[in-house]
Amino acid sequence: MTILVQSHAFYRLITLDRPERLNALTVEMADALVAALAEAEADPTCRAVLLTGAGRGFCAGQDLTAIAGMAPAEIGDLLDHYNKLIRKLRALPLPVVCAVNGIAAGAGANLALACDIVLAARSASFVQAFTRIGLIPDCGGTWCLPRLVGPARARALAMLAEPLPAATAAEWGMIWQAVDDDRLMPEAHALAARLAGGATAGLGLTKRALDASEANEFDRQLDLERDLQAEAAGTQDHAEGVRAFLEKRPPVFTGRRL
Ligand code: LHQ
Repeated sequence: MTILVQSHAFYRLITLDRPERLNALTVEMADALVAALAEAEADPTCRAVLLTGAGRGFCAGQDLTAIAGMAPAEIGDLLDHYNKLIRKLRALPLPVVCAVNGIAAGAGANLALACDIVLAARSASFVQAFTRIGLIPDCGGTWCLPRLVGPARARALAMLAEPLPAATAAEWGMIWQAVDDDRLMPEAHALAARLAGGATAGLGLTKRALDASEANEFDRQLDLERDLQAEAAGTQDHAEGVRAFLEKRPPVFTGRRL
């Protein structure tokens, strides 16, 4: 087993579980993550996902022992597995919180950045380690980084492969927040529980709209907002949200996806 999945009230905690190798990724692990996300999506009681790593690291990227001597074409095949994981995370109609508990390197850094809300322990850092071994940032890094931190910082991060401390990552807008180490998991659980108790169908649609905005022109995005808003307006949670507001009470959301 390379990952652990635990069910909490309305969300699932997925833990990368190869601590002796700083949770370095393998194909088996990527496939297991895709399956775990698909199971979370298929479970109507699951309304959010929390991803973290076991031990002192979050994820050291590709397991280098597994690719030593591999033919270039095989590397491409390997990346098809990882791309499937990154696509699954982005397309998941549920909010995904990532709790970066320690170093996030290479594909591990970009796995974290593919999640919706990233919290990191103050002692954690992010390193685009790829160029240290003659590779390029993958798992969406060349797409995410310039959008998150701007082109100048993205280039330096990718080319220098220097570790970026969690606090600076938060300051630069690469992640949501850096928190004290002992507060990371309590805060990450609280955030996942909060999202899982929210109008989660609407959150899934919000995620879709934000992702689509990266490619859309303004006019097209306005049309998409209109269409997705009509979908959101058809949810029970929208009706409940309005009712609760008018009745001056907290809403009770079900997260029902239509
Ligand atoms: C590891 C790894 C590791 C195996 C630590 N593999 N064992 C590329 C190709 C193809 C397809 C898919 O995608 C990719 C994308 C990539 O991700 S390429 C980038 C791969 N990652 C790296 O280059 C990072 C390599 N690791 C490191 O630079 C360091 O380990 C970091 C900076 C992450 C942490 O340093 P330390 O805190 O000093 O820990 P450590 O180096 O002592 O590591 C602890 C153990 O984990 C150690 O094993 P050992 O038996 O000596 O205790 C490491 O060998 C092992 N480990 N990363 N990626």
